[in-house]
Amino acid sequence: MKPGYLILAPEVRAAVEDRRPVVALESTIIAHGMPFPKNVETALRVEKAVRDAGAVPATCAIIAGKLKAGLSAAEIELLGKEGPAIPKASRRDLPYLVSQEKNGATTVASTMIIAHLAGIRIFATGGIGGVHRGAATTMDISADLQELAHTPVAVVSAGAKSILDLGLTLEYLETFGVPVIGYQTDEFPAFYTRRSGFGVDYRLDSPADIAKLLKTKWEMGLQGGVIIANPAPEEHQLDPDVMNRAIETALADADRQGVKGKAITPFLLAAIEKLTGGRSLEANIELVLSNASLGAAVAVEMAH
Ligand code: PSU
Ligand code: MN
Repeated sequence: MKPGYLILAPEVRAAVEDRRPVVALESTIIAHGMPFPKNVETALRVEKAVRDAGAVPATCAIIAGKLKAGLSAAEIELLGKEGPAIPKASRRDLPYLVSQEKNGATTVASTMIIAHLAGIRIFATGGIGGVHRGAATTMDISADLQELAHTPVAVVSAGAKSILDLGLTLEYLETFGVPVIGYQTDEFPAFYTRRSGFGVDYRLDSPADIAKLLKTKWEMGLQGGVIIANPAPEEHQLDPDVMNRAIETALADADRQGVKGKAITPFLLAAIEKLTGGRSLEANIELVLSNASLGAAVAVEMAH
């Protein structure tokens, strides 16, 4: 890439250059995934969790048209305060936002792009986008999945919410050659709940084994990412029946109101939070913290 588009925070640049562990973090979760001020508070706690586990956090976003890896506290505050007024930026949104010098909150897809450009291999988030229910007619498949197919960054997540069609999401990942690794689990987690009924491709029980798999994949020259699925902490997962009811209601509301395209994921997240009386938000925060710690542990192993 031509210089000038990407800005690494000094601490991130130094760590990348010295091959010390770095973990990328996304910002759609800040601007669109959680309400203010919990979103800002969580973003800062997640950075601290990465540091406590021995890595440097690099929260990614587009600020005044610059792709940024590593934000100041003021930039995180801005994303959190302006919330939904900040455009949700996936791969297709980057040329517009950058050329118009606008701000953007990066999704899994665009955070992977920035991480890769910055030389960062590990990225921790809450949940990934996927194949939506009804995709056979809507063709709504998150650009996150294509990014995982092509961009060499490992994404630590608590799986995907069952607002998506998890079976089709896993089929799509198989077709595009993205390994789905369960961390200490044989089952693909469904974000709020540790179980989904769907298996992972392979289970690995230590950050060292995960790092070994990543190194092996990329040393062989295989393109694309890896999904590291880390179930939500046991004590914070939500009751599957409560969750499934909330999801059904939220999906029906979205359908009635004609919500589509990139607005659908934030709409469903907010609706579910209301329907579970805020308990989904607490679970969401805890699982992101847990993913950040695991991401850092894998990054530490990668750096050895
Ligand atoms: N899933 C969640 N929380 C989120 C997202 C997904 O449980 O905040 C966000 C992520 O940034 C993800 C994006 O990359 O939504 C996917 O949006 P879409 O389905 O429009 O690609
Ligand atoms: Mn979509």
